Amino acid sequence: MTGILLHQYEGSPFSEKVRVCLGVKGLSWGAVDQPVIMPKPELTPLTGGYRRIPVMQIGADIYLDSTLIVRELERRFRGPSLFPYGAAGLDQAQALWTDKGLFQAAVTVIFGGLGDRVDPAFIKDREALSGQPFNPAAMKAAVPAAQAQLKAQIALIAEQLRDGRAFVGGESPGLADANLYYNLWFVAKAYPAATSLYADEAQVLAWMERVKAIGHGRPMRVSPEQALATARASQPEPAQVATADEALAGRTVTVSALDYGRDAITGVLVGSSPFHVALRRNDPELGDLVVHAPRIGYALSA
Ligand SMILES: N[C@@H](CCC(=O)N[C@@H](CS)C(=O)NCC(=O)O)C(=O)O
Repeated sequence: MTGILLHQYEGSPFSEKVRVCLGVKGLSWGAVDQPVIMPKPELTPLTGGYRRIPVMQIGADIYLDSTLIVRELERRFRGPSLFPYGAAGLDQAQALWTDKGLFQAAVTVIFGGLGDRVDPAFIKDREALSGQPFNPAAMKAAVPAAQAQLKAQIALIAEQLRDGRAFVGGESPGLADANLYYNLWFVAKAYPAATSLYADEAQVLAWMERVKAIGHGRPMRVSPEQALATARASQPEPAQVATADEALAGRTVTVSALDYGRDAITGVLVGSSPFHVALRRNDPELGDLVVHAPRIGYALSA
């Protein structure tokens, strides 16, 4: 038993990144479906307010953000590495491209293309999430530039694959593939018309098929109630604060995302590393929980 519970939903691109990594490592896991829009009453008690998807739960330990989730999968579980070519630093840094510039181009192409076919409730929710008005006309106007950006970035994937390698790093798949793949998967799923942008990139299309064939490991359905019961019945694992953070150890701190979905999480700093911070919180229904958040892209304040 891996004990992995992934709070996700089927159409979530960042969840697809993690699902591919679960596939690469051949892990079994519990898929806990959460709503696509707020409220998320069976998620936020675990996270302390963080609403984004995906979130990984292992017992009473809660991991925010796909970047930290995949890092934790690699730390905990054997099996094929997510960094098969010894480039863990660069492969993780790649998310600063794929989760930002590439993702933004994909989002604009998708939602600008869908225009007024987007559900008004979804629009309202994502306006609250981003703190920005979701203006379909402005999105539509931005589509040609975003298409050009998407195409030019996909050309880099094509260039990487040009020597006939199976995956972007070589013959074995890893995080680098998942980071790129989920963006094209999102385009194909949410706005298939835009796949014409890369229809002539045969090597990219063949690579996408290979990544798809990896699958998602062995998922089984777990209800949100079961996930909450698991948290209630579990104790967080012991954590350790890094020397550099000693001054904050045992103090109440807050963490929030720097980009969007900035809901602050408050807790006692019980763990840290150069890559993450861990906050202990007590939920009246669930007991003690430790929420782990990445450093990159998140602000920590005392
Ligand atoms: N940096 C975050 C981004 C997560 C993100 O934007 N997730 C989207 C869904 S794929 C989201 O949470 N949207 C709002 C929601 O689902 O409530 C990560 O890598 O996990």
